Amino acid sequence: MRIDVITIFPEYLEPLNVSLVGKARARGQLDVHLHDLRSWTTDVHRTVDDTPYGGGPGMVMKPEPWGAALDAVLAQGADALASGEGADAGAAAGAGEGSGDGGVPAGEVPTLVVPTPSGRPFTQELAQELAGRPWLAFAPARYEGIDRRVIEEAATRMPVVEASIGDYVLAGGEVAVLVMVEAIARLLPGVLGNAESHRDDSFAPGAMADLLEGPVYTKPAEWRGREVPEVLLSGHHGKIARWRREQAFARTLAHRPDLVDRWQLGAFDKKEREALSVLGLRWDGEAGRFRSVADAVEE
Ligand code: JF8
Repeated sequence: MRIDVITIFPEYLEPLNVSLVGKARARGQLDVHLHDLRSWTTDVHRTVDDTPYGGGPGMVMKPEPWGAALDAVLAQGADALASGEGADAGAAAGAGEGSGDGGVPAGEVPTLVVPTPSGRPFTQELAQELAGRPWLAFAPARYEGIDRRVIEEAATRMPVVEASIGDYVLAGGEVAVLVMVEAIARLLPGVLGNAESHRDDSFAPGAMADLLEGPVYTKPAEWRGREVPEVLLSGHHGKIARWRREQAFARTLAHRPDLVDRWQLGAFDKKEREALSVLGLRWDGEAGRFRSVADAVEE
């Protein structure tokens, strides 16, 4: 996969050199190109912002530098293709998974990802969808955001996804790019080792979706007077699996009751329904969801 990032703070993206994403790049599984937006300004002050039409607080990012930057990134990706350029040396050695060399197929355009608090939620599902694309371009803004016409014009030339990493307000989109790139990179073929595979991810689609993970423990078996739950030392794999699932139920109920609302009765066997009952959760056939005994009392 190829990733381009256009930003006024390329140094903010330094973490992409480290850890999982850094290793994926070194192995040639990910081809990241950082671009300084100011290199597409034409004035002596390298201006990227101006006052908002209609008034109001703050500044808005000017369209011209973004337009020129996106033109250049599109052309560069096409050039990289024409010259058969891969990620870099070492790509061949690391490319055990096939299409992991960062090359962009002919006629390809990037999917433009624009972080914004008003975007669609960046979920595991969206991470999966984006991980399936060969080329992503990220446009993290600063100030009050980018002139709307940039997004509209870009959408006539490439798919555009405006996405938000959560319901809080950041000072700019760079950290959101770090979050999104890490979530996407770990889904690429060969990036995660077996030891850290994603089969049990809380939000992975499939059997274990909508369930938070429970607590984990390692050696020593006693630490500062605190013991690891006995069942985990029992070697009884059936009991361990059931205990972990019950811990996951309790954790999900405590921290994410909205996920409990998505649970369906058929997903739980008799013993699990009993465990849910102990947590105060009863199936409400009328409502088609689990309800807390405590909530029922309120009504
Ligand atoms: C920004 C540009 C964001 N979940 C989120 N909270 N805040 C942002 C965000 C993104 C871009 C800019 N301020 C100026 C905040 C995302 N994604």
